[in-house]
Amino acid sequence: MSTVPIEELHAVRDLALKAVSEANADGELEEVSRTYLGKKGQIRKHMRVLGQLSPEERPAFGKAVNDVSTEVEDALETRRKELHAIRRAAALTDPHFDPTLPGTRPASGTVHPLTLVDWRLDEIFRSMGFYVLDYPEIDTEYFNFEALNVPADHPARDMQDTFWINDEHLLRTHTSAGQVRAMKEFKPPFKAIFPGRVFRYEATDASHDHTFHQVEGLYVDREVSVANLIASMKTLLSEIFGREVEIRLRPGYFPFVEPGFELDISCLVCGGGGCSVCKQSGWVELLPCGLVHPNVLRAGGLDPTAWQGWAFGLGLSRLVMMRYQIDDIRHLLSGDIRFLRQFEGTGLE
Ligand code: FA5
Repeated sequence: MSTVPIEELHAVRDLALKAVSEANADGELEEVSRTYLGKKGQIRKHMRVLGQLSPEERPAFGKAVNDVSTEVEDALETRRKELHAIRRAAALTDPHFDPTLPGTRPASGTVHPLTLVDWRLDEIFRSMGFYVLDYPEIDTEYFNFEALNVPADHPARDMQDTFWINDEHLLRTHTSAGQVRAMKEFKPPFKAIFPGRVFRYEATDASHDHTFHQVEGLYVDREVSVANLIASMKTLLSEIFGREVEIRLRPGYFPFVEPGFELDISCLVCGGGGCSVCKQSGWVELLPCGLVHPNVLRAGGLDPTAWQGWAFGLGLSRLVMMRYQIDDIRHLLSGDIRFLRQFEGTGLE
């Protein structure tokens, strides 16, 4: 008498096919699949019988087990499709289903307002012949202070409270840290902007954050003028705002420029009437600037009797606040998605 359990295998197959045809949900089909085709399933376990068969019997029985597995798999797939079609037909005839309703919109990201304005600035300055450069956020004391005519123990270091990493390295407190890097990198004459994130160890309020963005501008040539500097900054502002905005220029002190200026913009959050952003003054400090100090040119390897330069350090975060009338700088880097959604579809032409 043959030891080949072929009848038993066929009986299991019949049970499996019956269970498939009676399943009325995907979950039930999964269960049938596990029971019969799983590793320890009813069909698979017949494979283990192979070892007890004679070498002549083995191939035919092995094939029979495979055929049954395929037959049950096919039946499962057919039933899955049937159930899907049944569900779909039921949904379409459901009187509550309205195929004219709009579908769910896929979630889409938005460009951060800082990025929008930064892109536009890049465009404006590129069109005026400026390079757009990128310098490190972690820099050395030398480039951030020393090379900018701010030696150790100079009181001007207190103007920018610093996050120190070690005795030599710091988180740059301003994008001016790139000035001497640029002078060493490019042969004059050249014009460049370098936008980026800067860091200061200071208390925050509506117009001050510990992490914010600036855009440095630097122009080195045989002869440069304050008139050209101011004209470039006016172009920048009218391009960003799409109109003339009210500005005022006053003397400003920075050890790396001489003479130095502060360019303020009439506060666009309150219209100049006074608010927490402008500290009730009606004006926002936005664009300090000046002619590059001879010591800085020297640090950049340039002879100050042969070369001149102008530089500005635009408060990009504040410019963005003015552009979009944002009443607290801390919204910008809060990561609050509700804040960012307000800029969906916004562009700067
Ligand atoms: C500087 O950082 C100089 N490096 C600017 C400069 C560059 C002067 C080149 C001359 C030549 P100041 O610390 O004022 O300067 O910062 C420049 C601008 O950054 C400010 O006008 C303001 O708009 C913005 N700013 C300064 N501190 C903060 C802060 N904590 N949060 C947000 N914006 C700030």
